[in-house]
Amino acid sequence: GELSFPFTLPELAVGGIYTVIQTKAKITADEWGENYYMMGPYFEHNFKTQVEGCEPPNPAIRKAMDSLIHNGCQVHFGRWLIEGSPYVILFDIGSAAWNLDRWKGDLWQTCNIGLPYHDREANDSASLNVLFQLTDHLGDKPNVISHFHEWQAGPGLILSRSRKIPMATVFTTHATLLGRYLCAGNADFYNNLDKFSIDKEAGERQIYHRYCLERAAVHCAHVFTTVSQITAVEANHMLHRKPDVVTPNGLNVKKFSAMHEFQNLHSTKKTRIQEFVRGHFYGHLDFNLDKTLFFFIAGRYEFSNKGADIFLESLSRLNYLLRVRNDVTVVVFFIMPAKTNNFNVESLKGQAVRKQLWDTAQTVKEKFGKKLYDALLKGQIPDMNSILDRDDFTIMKRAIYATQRHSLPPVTTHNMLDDSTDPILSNVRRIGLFNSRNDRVKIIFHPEFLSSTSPLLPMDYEDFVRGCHLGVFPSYYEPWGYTPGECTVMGIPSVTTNLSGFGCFMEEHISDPAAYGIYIVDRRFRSPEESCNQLTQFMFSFCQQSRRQRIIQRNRTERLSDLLDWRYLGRVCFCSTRNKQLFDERENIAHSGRPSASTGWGEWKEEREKNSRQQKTTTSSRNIGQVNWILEVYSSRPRIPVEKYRERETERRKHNYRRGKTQS
Ligand code: G6P
Ligand code: 1S3
Repeated sequence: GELSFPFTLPELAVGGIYTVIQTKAKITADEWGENYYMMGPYFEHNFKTQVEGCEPPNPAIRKAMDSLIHNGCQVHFGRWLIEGSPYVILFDIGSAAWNLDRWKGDLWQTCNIGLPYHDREANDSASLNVLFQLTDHLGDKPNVISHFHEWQAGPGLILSRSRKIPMATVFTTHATLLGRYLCAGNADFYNNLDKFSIDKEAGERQIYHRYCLERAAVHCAHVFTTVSQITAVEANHMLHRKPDVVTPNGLNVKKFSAMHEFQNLHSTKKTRIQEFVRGHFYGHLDFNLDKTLFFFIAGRYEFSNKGADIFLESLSRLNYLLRVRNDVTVVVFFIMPAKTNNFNVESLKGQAVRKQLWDTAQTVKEKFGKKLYDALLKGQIPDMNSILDRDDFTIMKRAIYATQRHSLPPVTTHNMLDDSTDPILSNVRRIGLFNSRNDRVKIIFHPEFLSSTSPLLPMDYEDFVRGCHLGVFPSYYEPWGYTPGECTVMGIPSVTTNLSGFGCFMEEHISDPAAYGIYIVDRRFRSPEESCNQLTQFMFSFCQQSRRQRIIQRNRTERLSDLLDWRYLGRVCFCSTRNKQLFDERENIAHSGRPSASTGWGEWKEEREKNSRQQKTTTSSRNIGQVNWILEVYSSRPRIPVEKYRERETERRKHNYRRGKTQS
């Protein structure tokens, strides 16, 4: 009775999709209210710091949880303290470890996928499937839609389908396992998509079982989605199913009431970066900070996938161009976490020296100011030659001597554990960008994510981005790519590529992206050499802009943020339509088809085809109802322009407001 349709929309967040799940929470909770539950693994520290534990509002959930607890699994419930405060149901994987062999056995029985004991992540993912049994305990035939993300959530989906748990399932992949591996291995991926022998490639990389989980989940799901068109094509080849829907990633955009506010923020955050640069380059500060631009690349450290390789090559070319034809200096930050042994002494010393110079300047300024004030009180203009005494000169000279250094400003801020083999450092050595005086491009590799509590560069990522001039993300493998999107909503121009989901999305929606501060490097139809030249040109022409032009460009960039807002992307999908027949087929596969890992997937396919021919009528009507509903949500919404959407939204809110008023 009280379980309304649709009842839950659990989501399982694993890995690098944290931003998607976290930013989407608000709009989803707005839409589904108390019927929306996120699900995932329990980590004590995170629970204590980010979740407010509480009782489930719905007695059916309490009962279902109790039933799991009764079976020896520890399940926790609360509100996640982020925007939208969604409910979370978190499962303590360790508490069910004793049952692991059973889940692994089930997986083997269901689809012949065997998980090796040494793959901890795969084993954890097998245990995590317990969460999805929750719905089995809900009773009263609730309407449930479960949304699974990434292969780690795969066992949950596969086992719930094989157990015929009555829920509609959506599986979203944010990348394919094989695509990521093949690209990182320098394969000419996009020109050979249809030529890879995928089972063999997965086997050779020792990820066969993971790939099988991913593929089985994809094929068992009622609705399969991914985050960009380019990954849809990839998935079709690497997983042999075309996504039914492409759901581009959005962000929670916060608008300022006045345009100049984000510009002011850029200015204040830039000042803080300048301070850091003053310290880092002490003794070598012979470049004009007012004519210095800050570029950066950030993300997980996948050297070639994230395009750090062509970025470095282009920087060496930019260095040459700037030395010949320009007076601009570019300081480039690489924010990519690697194994380190804390900050290095030279970098810490730089900040200490800067602080000392600052203190000296303050001391002298105070004395100078006092003498000047006294003189003015007496109606005199002080003699400037004698206003500073010998002591003042001594402390100033001592401070200046302290700034002498015998080494160049360091390229990296930390002691690297793999210094000699690290790909960024090796390439810096190859191109010779060592921060010498005549280099116009300076490099700072910060191999740790930023934090406002850092003793070196105390800024969080958002503030840092705001203070920079250009984000450079020339990725080769990037299913979506949040980094340039985050720049855009903060009004900071960025470089992306036509191999990234974001780049393609922008290319499709804006007629002249570069004018709006979105530079798209062509990495699809050009050789790496040509892409490097194009990237160099983008950066060089950016350096030639005047301050005024940069300000105007930032305003234009910021105007694109509506396009990336979940308020827009959460509702309107740019997608292909699928028909009910396909879902009938899907229903049959998961209930009677058995993918076989040992013999590849041909057998399953044959069986699947046979099943779909024979068993058109075995589907449960409730599931079809849900599936149709998902279809409607995802595919029937027309693609509407942002302005129109905003108009409609405003109308809807006004209406709700009025209704609320009359009711109260
Ligand atoms: C913002 C501020 C301006 C400042 C400018 C610097 O627009 O509102 O006061 O002059 O940033 O821009 P730049 O691109 O040189 O960092
Ligand atoms: C993936 O994370 P990644 O950096 O490993 O998922 C992200 C969210 O969908 C996506 O933006 C990114 O391109 C993928 O690669």
